[in-house]
Amino acid sequence: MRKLSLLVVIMMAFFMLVGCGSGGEEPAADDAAEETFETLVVGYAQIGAESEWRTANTASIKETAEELGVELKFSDAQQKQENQIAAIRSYIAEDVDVIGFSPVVETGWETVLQEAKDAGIPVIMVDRRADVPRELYATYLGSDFVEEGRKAGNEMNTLLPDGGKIVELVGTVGSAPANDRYSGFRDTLADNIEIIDSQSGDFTRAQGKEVMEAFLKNYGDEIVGLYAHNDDMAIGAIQAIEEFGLEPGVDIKIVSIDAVRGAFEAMIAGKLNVTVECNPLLGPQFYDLALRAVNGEQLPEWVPSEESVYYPDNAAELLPERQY
Ligand code: GZL
Repeated sequence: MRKLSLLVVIMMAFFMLVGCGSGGEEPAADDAAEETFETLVVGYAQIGAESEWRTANTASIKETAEELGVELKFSDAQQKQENQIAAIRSYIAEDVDVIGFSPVVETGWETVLQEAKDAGIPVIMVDRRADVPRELYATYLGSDFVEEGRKAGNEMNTLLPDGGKIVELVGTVGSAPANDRYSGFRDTLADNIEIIDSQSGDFTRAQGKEVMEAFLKNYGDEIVGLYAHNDDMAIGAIQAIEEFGLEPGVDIKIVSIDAVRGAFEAMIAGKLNVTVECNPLLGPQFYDLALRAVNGEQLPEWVPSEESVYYPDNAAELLPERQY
């Protein structure tokens, strides 16, 4: 009996070893093939189509996906946070590889980004930043809006060396660019320049014009300067200033941000004095970061974009080469 038991034990051990060595098991998880652009599936929750800048930003995200062979699922939230959150949830349900989004405002994102984290989907904030814990996003790709505001303040000082009263068109209330351009501008503005009114035009031409009409009704030719958080609101304000009977760029000095083609055309016409660049062409950097995140690379907290300042004197020469 003892010999039989011993034989059974030896045979069991033999089959167990053969079974383990039978090959054919899946490679260990960390041997899984790396993603490539051609296999990458991206969900992108865009803010809307509120400005020339946004149109150029969307074109960059879509055209770059096409060029790289990335499968892009894209949504336009019409500047409504609830639509962006719903889009992110739909991408989680579809189990995309990575989610990109430009948060319309800074707050209200923690719950949905936690859901993405729990689903193991990396999130990249593009253009605007959300106020969330570091562990809820892979990286933030976007401009230094405070620096853009600081540059605008310095330019206003140069345009109004003797000081005076100015008004301000603020971007979308609660958005990172509006908050930071507001504070950056005040960091550098000279003491002899007084901001007598500041209202939001929500980054659109129509609302920029509407608010400027109200400013002109209330203050008239007391106003010697306008700081607009984006070119679209500045272009709307230029129409209001002309309809009021004053000369934009002459009676009222205008400093704006974005550097879209419409701003170059306004500078060529002598109606805008300065535009501070905010680069919307973020597609190539975004997909590079997306692939690195999906393949497990730890990314820096912030990848800033390079930007410049543009003036009327060479606007006509530069306009043909402007990509947005
Ligand atoms: C800035 C971007 C802003 C632009 C506006 O990065 O979020 O939103 O300045 C756009 O033109 O609407």
